[in-house]
Amino acid sequence: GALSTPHAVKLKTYPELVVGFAQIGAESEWRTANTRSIQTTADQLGIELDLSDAQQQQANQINAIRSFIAQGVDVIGVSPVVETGWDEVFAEVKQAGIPLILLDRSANVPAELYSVRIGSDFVEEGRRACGELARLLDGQGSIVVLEGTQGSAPMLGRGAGFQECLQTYPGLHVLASQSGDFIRARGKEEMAALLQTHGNSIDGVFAQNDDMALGAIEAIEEYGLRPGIDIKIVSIDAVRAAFEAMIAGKLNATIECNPLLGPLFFATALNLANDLPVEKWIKPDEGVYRQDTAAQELPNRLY
Ligand code: GYE
Repeated sequence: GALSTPHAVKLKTYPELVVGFAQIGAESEWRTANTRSIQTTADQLGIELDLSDAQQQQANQINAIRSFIAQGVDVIGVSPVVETGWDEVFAEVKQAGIPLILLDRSANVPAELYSVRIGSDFVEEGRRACGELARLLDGQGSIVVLEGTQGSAPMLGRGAGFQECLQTYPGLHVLASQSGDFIRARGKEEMAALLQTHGNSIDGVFAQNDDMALGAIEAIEEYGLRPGIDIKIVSIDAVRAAFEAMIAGKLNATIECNPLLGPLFFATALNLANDLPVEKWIKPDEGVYRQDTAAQELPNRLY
């Protein structure tokens, strides 16, 4: 066949690949689904995967990347917990001649320091969240924002897109923003504090992920208001629990952010290992989900 002709290049196959991935941690349902997608895809394809969990610490991610370099893996992947502070270690990866994939979150580095980013358009997600809240509130009202991990690409991008879109709605304004770190319990805590301070003047919540929205729902109920009715809530990710909350009438809308990136990650890794061309930014297609279709959509959800 073609592969055995004398001048043909022998391409690597999946079972020959050794890949290191420096994951952030397990802060949310999104992250758990993302890790599962990476692990199960590697198993299915017979790829040797070294998966490290940084427990939200950038220093741990940097150490993991250095150990992947020392092992001489074929491709390195990382989801940078925050946007800055990567130049040095990424330059070391480049120096070692190992392709680098930014999976999910982006980093604020010169484009030549990584091969590809595979992940969502966070700015667009923020715009969509603002559009949904504007619709739910008829362009009129006071909003509180539950932000994700400070300095992370989704926190910055979603915040920027939300702010940008808000300019077109003079009747909407942000009362306060608090960081809940993308964690459900922290979302509840911060929402409880916001209710103590701003009480009945809150008309809407923009939670930068579903987990924090689910925490906020609990806080709002404990405060004695009806989430989804007295206070409109829009979040991002579209995990199963968000659909359940929409069906219960407690969450109003969720903007999809797809964590099932395993197949794209390894297909891209294989191309890079074989010196084949890849796009610089690979974006998954994503939608917006509301209460009216939640029950019908739930059985189709894969995370
Ligand atoms: O929205 C959040 C997770 O980086 C897009 O991280 C991801 C975000 C996701 O913790 O739930």
